[in-house]
Amino acid sequence: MRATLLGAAIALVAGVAVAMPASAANPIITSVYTADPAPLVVGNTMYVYAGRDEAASGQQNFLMREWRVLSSTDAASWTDHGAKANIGTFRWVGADAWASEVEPRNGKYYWYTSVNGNGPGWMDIGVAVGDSPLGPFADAKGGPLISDSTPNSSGLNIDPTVFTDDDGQAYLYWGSYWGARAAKLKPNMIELDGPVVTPQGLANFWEAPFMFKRNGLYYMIYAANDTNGCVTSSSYACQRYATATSPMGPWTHRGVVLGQVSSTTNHAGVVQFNGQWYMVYHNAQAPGGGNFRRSVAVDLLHFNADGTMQRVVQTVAGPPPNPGGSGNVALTATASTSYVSPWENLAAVNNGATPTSSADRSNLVYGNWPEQGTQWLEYTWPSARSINRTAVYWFDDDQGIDLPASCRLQYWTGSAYADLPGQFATAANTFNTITFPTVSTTRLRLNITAKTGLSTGVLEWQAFAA
Ligand code: FUB
Repeated sequence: MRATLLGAAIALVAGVAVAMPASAANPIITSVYTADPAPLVVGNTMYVYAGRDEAASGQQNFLMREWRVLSSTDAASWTDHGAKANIGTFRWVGADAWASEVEPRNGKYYWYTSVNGNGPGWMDIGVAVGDSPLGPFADAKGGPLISDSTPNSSGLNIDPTVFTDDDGQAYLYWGSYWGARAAKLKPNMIELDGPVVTPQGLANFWEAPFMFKRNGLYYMIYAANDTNGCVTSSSYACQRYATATSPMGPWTHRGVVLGQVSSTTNHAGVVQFNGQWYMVYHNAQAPGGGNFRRSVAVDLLHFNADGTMQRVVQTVAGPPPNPGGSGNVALTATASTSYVSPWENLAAVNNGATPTSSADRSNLVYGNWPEQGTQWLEYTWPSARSINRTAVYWFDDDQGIDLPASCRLQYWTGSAYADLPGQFATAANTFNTITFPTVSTTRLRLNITAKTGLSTGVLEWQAFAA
C-alpha cells in the first residue's frame, strides 16, 4: 500500500518545483514547507492547520513530524504560530504527521490527525483536544479513533474531515486508496456513534475529503487522480466535488473545483470568511519546493447561482485583503428585497465580492428584471449598528437591467423609515459611496428607481460602521 502512494509521488518529483518570487502572496508561508491545509474560522480570524514537510532537497518520501497553525484576519497576510502538535502529542504514535483538521465543539477544539500509530497496519486517525484554536493540545483519547482494526475502515486510514451539522450531530469522513469512509461521532467527539459506512456517489474518490455546508446543501471536495477531466497523469490529483441533501449522502458528483497543482498530491479545504469563500490548498511553488516540500496557498472560490462551484483560479497574488467585520457591517446583515429574479441571487449583495465591472458575472448577481419602477433592498441586523457610510456597485447587463435613474437611502428609526440625506450616484464600474451623519439602526434600505422600461440590479452593497 505504502509503495503505491509514495511511488505515485516519486514518479514526478523531478522538475515540478517552480520557484516563485519570495514576495508573492502565494504560497502564504515560505519559511517552512507546509501541506494538507485545513481552514477554520473563529471570530474574526481564519486559522489554517497544516502539516510540515521536512524532507531534504531530493528526498523522495514524506518526512512529517508536526502540525503548525497559521492565522489571518484578512485572508491576505498570515502569521505562523509554529507547531502546536506533533507526533509526540500522541504517546502511541511513531511517525507520519499527515493530514489533519480541527473541529470546534463546546468551547474545545478537536484536532483530528493522520498518524502512524505503530499498531497493526500503517496509518491511524488520532484526536487531540485544546481549549483554544492555538491550543495547547493534548491527546484526547490515548489511542487511535480509527485504525486498521476498525471494521470496514479504509485501505489507508488518513485524511480526516469532521463536520458538525446544525442539529449538533458530528460526522467523520476519511480515507485514501479510493476508499472513502464515513461515521457519526458521539457528542464527546472521540468515539464513533454507529458503524463505519462507505459513502456512495463520491466519483473517482482517491483521498483528502473536506466537508462543509452552504445554503442547506452539503458539499464534499476530495482528491481524485483520474485522467478523465481531472489530471494529465494519475501521479497527480485534482479536487473533485459532490453535493448531497443529507450529511451521509448519497452524494452527487458535480465536477472539478481545483485542477492539477504543481505537487503530485492535492489536498484542500473550503471556508467562508468575512462574506467571501476561499479555497486553501497546497502546491510545490515555494522556492526549493517539490512533491515532499509542499506549500499552502489560498485563493478565492466562487459559487454559481445554482450552488455549483466555479473552478478555482490558482494565483500567485492570492486574494485581496478582506478585513471584513472591521468595517463592512453588511457582511453580517440579512438581506431582503421587494423582488429578485428567480435565476439571480439576493445573497450577491453582501457576499463580500469586489466586482471588476458593472457587467461582472463572475460572482453572484442580484437583479429584479422584469420588475420596473421602484424596488427596495434592505439590510437587517439583530441589534443596532452605527453606520455613517454605504456604497453600492450597480449591475448593468446591457439588456433589461440598467444603471438606475436614482436611489434613495433610508434607515429604520425604530418605528418608521426616515430618509438619509443625499442621493446615490449611479455611475457604472465603481462603488458609489454616500456618507451621512452617523445613525444607529437595525435596518438600512435602498429604494432603487429604474429608468423607464428597465429594471435594476446590484453586485455588492457595503455599509460601514462609524
Ligand atoms: O501529506 C501526506 C499525505 O499526502 C496526506 O495525508 C494526503 O492527503 C496527501 O496530501
